[in-house]
Amino acid sequence: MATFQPSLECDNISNIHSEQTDSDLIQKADERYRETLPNLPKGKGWMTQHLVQYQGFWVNPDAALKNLMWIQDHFKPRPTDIFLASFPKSGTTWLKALIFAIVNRTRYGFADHPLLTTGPHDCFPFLYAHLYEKDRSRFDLDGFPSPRLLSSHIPYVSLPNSMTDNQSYRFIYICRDPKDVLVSTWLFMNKLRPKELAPLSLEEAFELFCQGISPYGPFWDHVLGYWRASLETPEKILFLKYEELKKEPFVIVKSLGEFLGYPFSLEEESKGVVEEIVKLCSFENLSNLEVNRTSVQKFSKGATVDNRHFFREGKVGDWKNYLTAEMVERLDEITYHNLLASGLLFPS
Ligand code: PAP
Repeated sequence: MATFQPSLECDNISNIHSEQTDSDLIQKADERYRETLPNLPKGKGWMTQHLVQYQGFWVNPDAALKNLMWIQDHFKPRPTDIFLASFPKSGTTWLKALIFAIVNRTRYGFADHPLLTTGPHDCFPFLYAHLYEKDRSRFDLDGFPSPRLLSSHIPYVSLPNSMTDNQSYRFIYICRDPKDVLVSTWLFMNKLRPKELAPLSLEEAFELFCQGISPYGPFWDHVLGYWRASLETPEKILFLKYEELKKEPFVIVKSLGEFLGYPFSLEEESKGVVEEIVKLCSFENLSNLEVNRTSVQKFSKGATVDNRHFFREGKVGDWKNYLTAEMVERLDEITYHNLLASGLLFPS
């Protein structure tokens, strides 16, 4: 079985940008960023002091906005790309592990699988602008093997046409009950909030979330963007719910295989390959692995997050331990009104 070395597994696709072109691109991207930033509305931040509203959604004004603009202007998708899109804290880590295991199942054995020693976010990276990175090899999208597995929290409306027009790319979108998303986001972001900023109280986080002011919020607009697109092009966008994945992981793993062009054969099914993948990627398994308990995940622009923060409870309905009856009523009402006409329901 093959050995997994994330930064070395390249396609021999040479980097299309020369150093000179890179610096021109950086300069151009920086100019657009500097011109745009002062004109954007500001809101209170969760992990940073402020968020800014760009194309209707709230983002971190530094790395997230710069990356987003670079992707809009310069990202070149490949026809074989597989994109995982999500609102933060909706099940990204879990789905990264599942998709990676499905797509690479003939390359690696389950006894020495890369996911046993490499965090899901390293196996399935975020769509970053490598131009801004010191360690370019880790973020060099042009050097990634095909099919590239790339994830992002970018709202559908902000994706460049190059990503939405072509019918060959596949998108998987995962969403989750906003009550669990709120609690998971609040706990996660308070852990990463700089010490200089006072912790965000649950009441404050709740109010901001209801107003749509949270990273990549409003939650409902984010979900609806991908929901509508999935109705228009179901062959291109598979829309999943965390709660359904919890309830029927085997069914969903099989349909993911089908959708991505990696269907499970009858022989694989009878050998229990689907069950092995579900077990490998389960919360119980991943959260107890050394790599996910002790290692640090490197993100864009030198940011690091302890891997363990991506594994908290992994349950449906943990909001019951945090939200008051009034909060639940208000959030459910907002969700109901926002999604009423769409046919999308939480929970299913
Ligand atoms: P991200 O947007 O920062 O990448 P994301 O992975 O989407 O985060 O969400 C993290 C949530 O998924 C956590 O939920 P919780 O806070 O309610 O517990 C995390 O525990 C949960 N999670 C991570 N891995 C799994 C898994 N294998 N199975 C189920 N849930 C998981």
